[in-house]
Amino acid sequence: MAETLAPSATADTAASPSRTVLGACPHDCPDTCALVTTVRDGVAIKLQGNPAHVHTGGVLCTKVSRYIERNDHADRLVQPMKRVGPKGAGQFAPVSWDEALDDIAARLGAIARRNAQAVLPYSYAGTMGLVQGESMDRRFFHKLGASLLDRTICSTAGGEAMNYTLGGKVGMRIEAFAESKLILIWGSNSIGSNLHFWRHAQAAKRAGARLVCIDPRKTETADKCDEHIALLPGTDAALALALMHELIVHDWLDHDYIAQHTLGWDALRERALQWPPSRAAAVCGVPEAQIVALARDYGTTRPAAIRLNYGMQRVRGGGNAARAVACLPALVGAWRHRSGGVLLSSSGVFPVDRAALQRPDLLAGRRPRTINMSTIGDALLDAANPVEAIVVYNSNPVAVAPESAKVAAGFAREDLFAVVLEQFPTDTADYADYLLPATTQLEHWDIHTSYGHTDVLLNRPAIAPRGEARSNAWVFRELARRMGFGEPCFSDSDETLCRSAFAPDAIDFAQLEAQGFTSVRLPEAPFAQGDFPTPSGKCEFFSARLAAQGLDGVPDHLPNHEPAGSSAEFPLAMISPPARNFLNSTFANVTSLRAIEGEPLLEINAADAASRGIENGAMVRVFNARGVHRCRAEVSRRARPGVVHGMGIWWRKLGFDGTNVNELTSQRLTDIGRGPTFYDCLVQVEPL
Ligand SMILES: Nc1nc2c(c(=O)[nH]1)N[C@H]1C(S)=C(S)[C@@H](COP(=O)(O)OP(=O)(O)OC[C@H]3O[C@@H](n4cnc5c(=O)[nH]c(N)nc54)[C@H](O)[C@@H]3O)O[C@H]1N2
Ligand SMILES: Nc1nc2c(c(=O)[nH]1)N[C@H]1C(S)=C(S)[C@@H](COP(=O)(O)OP(=O)(O)OC[C@H]3O[C@@H](n4cnc5c(=O)[nH]c(N)nc54)[C@H](O)[C@@H]3O)O[C@H]1N2
Ligand code: SF4
Ligand SMILES: [Mo]
Repeated sequence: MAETLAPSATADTAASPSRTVLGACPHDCPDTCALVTTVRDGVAIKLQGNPAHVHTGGVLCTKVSRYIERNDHADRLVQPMKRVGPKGAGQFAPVSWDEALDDIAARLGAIARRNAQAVLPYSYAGTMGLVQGESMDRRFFHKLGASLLDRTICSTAGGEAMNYTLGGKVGMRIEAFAESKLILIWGSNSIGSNLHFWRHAQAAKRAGARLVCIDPRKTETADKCDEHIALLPGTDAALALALMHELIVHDWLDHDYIAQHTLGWDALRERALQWPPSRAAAVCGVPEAQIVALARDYGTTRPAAIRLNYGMQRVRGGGNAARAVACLPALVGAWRHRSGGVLLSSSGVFPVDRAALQRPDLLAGRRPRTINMSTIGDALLDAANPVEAIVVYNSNPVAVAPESAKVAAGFAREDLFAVVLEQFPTDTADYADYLLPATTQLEHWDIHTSYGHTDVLLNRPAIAPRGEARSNAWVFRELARRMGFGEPCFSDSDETLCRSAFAPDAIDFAQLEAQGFTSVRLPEAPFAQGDFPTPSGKCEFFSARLAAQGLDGVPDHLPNHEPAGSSAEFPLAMISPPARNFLNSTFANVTSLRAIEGEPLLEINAADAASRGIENGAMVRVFNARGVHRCRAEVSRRARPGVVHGMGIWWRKLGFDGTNVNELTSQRLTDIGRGPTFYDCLVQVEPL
């Protein structure tokens, strides 16, 4: 035990010369930047983007350029702690690692002997690292036979839509956007959340490309595009179908590409012809002429590219909408050119050996139940199928999961044993029975893929862990030992886990070690000759796999669960997009970044504010049948009439009344992918 508690051997013991350590940004961001940390006397003194990595280009976002401030924050958790106050009060006393781990192993073991499925691991992408996010933890819970977690909270509606349509999370290469002549930025605030893509979009613009932003909010990105289409939330499929309608009636189609490389054209054609621009204009709440003009641009500009992002799939019909958009490039043959097509996520191109990392074989034929993380509130309050223990890491569900009053009530259950691995005292940490201090990216090993570009990155520890912080993999290794799990895989070190993430020869590991990153070998224009990784090898306008589930095989517009304008009581549609200086709820506690964001804000259009007597800067009450949230109103040109923006995601305890926007969001799910519907939410607003 004593040796494993010693600071890692990577600590700098030399006196003064500084050295640099190559790493990777761990955050849930498509850009996966390459980092260079300068270390002197064991202290991280500078963190920069790696100029040698083309996708990073030496530039980091504001958030991560403050990573050392976050790492060295006075509130970092530095020792294991045990609850001493009421559930949720965040009152703890320090304990030794041995005491904490012995007790946790004993309690999880006792539950597992009766009913292993009563144990639930809850994790997401606090770090995107394959080692600290999906290796030893998965092995541990597989061996235990714990409930499986359906990791839906972000991207499954759109991700599965891409699977059904294109055959995977695949598409254009991000750098190819720089040579596009028309770019639709669809459901994404690139400047805020995909900064390194925005560089390519700007390069394209300088070379004469036209940029169109499709987003209910007039974002910083919309400000800088040639055109902004401010559609109502959850109406993207109607817009996409109307574009198809125009492509058909003006014959801006690539008949040859459609005939050779697509499936279900007749059915899609029939569906699209039901969506003249006038009909879509009424549904989307935008001028008909804007739709007609966009269709002309898309039908007549080569090459045309679509940067689709997850902002448009957090509504009931999010899966169908992503499918509709993903059909567009095949209609005009955009895929023939490397700078034409669509990209939602590139994560499907990486040959990760997940079986080696996660070892699902340790389930040994058992088939535990699966719990959807997006409905964790209901799951924790379900007395018929109880969750008796929850182990949370890489996530802050009390702040980020929908309908948070129920999530908080679930975590407050006296009979729930909660273990939280965290770097900081988050809203979720407050509910822990044991709160275990986690290392940061500067302190542990990891290996990363990306969902924006197509490189693999290695992260070496730059400094020793602060205090007694330990990596997630270390904690699960130690728990496995205490539970008597004898398989040799439970002894793999974090560095060994890095090396087992890819099969030998799948990537150039020597290059990865030498320069910190290596590219996956890929074709320039992936679908120029068809060859989609679908069952048919074609772009599937019609999906037999969806039809087999009793769903519509052809994409259509599905109105929101809570359509704008459908309720007199709650007349405003609320979306809750990310704040630029937070990453989900991460960084909300970093003083310098919170200073930029100020306070929890609701952006509201001047007309909607005036009719309610709300002045700019006034405190307001935002509410619906699920809850009430107090915040400050900003009368803003960014908001269109009928739509308000509750900027996310604050820690509840840093808000005005101990709530955040998720007090208002619902646990209803998407059409495809069982995803959350954060942006499908009606509210009313009144001055306080
Ligand atoms: N700074 C920052 N960067 C981030 C994040 C963050 O929290 N902060 N989050 C990261 C994460 S987890 C993710 S998943 C990625 C992906 O990022 P996304 O989840 O796509 O987030 P954004 O790019 O901000 O795009 C959301 C945009 O979608 C718009 N939107 C909302 N509803 C609709 C709709 O119905 N239709 C359309 N067309 N647009 C809609 C919002 O107004 C917002 O501008 O970003 C990552 N990057
Ligand atoms: N209303 C609303 N809600 C949303 C969204 C929205 O747009 N609107 N966005 C949704 C989306 S897209 C997502 S992806 C989810 C994200 O939800 P989460 O995945 O829960 O993301 P974060 O809030 O960033 O919390 C991640 C936590 O992991 C911790 N962490 C980081 N690295 C490590 C580590 O190595 N070890 C351990 N033990 N902990 C670590 C961080 O300190 C942080 O507290 O939120 C969703 N919720
Ligand atoms: S959050 Fe995104 S843009 Fe910022 S450093 Fe990390 S990967 Fe790069
Ligand atoms: Mo996300």
